[in-house]
Amino acid sequence: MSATSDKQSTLQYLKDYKPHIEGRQLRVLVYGPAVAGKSSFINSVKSVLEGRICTLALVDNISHDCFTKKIEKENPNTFYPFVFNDIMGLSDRKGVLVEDVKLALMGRVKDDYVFNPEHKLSEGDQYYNTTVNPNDKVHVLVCVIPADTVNQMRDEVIRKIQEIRKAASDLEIPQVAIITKIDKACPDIKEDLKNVYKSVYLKEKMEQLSVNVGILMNCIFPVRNYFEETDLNDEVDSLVLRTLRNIINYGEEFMNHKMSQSEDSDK
Ligand SMILES: Nc1nc2c(ncn2[C@@H]2O[C@H](COP(=O)(O)OP(=O)(O)O)[C@@H](O)[C@H]2O)c(=O)[nH]1
Ligand SMILES: [Mg+2]
Repeated sequence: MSATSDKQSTLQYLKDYKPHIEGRQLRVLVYGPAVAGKSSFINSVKSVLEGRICTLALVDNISHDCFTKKIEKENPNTFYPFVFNDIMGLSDRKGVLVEDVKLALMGRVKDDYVFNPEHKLSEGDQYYNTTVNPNDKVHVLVCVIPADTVNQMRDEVIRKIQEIRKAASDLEIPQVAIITKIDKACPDIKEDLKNVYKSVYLKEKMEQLSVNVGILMNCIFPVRNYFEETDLNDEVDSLVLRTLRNIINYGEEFMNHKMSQSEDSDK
């Protein structure tokens, strides 16, 4: 299959995607250090699905400061059945609290909560969700790390990532990583994005990331976000679509697994 028809079929697959379980919504939580490209990735997904570049300001205008980002379909007021949780960055000092991320994984954080690095959300708080419905829970956890800083990840940030991953593993939530800014880290890739699968340099970065955060190589996806251009580009689209398709497939599988577990326990 040619790259373009592959892209078109993945795009169609994602446009047609509906969770197998009626009425369900697939929730993807995106986390990682500040300025890693988390919001840009969500915005790139939106751009590829809509077929035009969306600016970050637009995303924020639509959903205000809501941490759940929805993507509107061609028909107004209909949305894709997957949503993204965009949280503030992890950092060694002022970042989002690990405890709050754990609450988000469990669906305990209300949509309009603004994360506070100094104060952890707790039961009784107005933004604490007391009645969790299956659509509030996270189905895929995505760690975003820029290629150019893989070698400089601070121990404290690595520790936080591992703690969040442990909490997600306890809940059986599937996990992937996205390595962003591959253009910035590698001149060959900047020159031609097709070099992404040939680059020895990028492979080394991905291996290093795999060691740092404990995510397998086949669950690490290289992405170059839309951040400066005004027109879409096939190569950028393909990487974003491939990543999104994998995220959706992992989430769908997990959702069905949870459903069959709860059916078993009902018997
Ligand atoms: N070169 C390059 N820059 C990027 C890429 N993704 C994001 N950026 C830039 O990185 C900065 C931070 O991105 P942002 O999405 O706001 O990061 P966040 O804090 O993780 O949400 C922005 O200035 C973007 O322009 C990428 O793939 N390549
Ligand atoms: Mg952001």
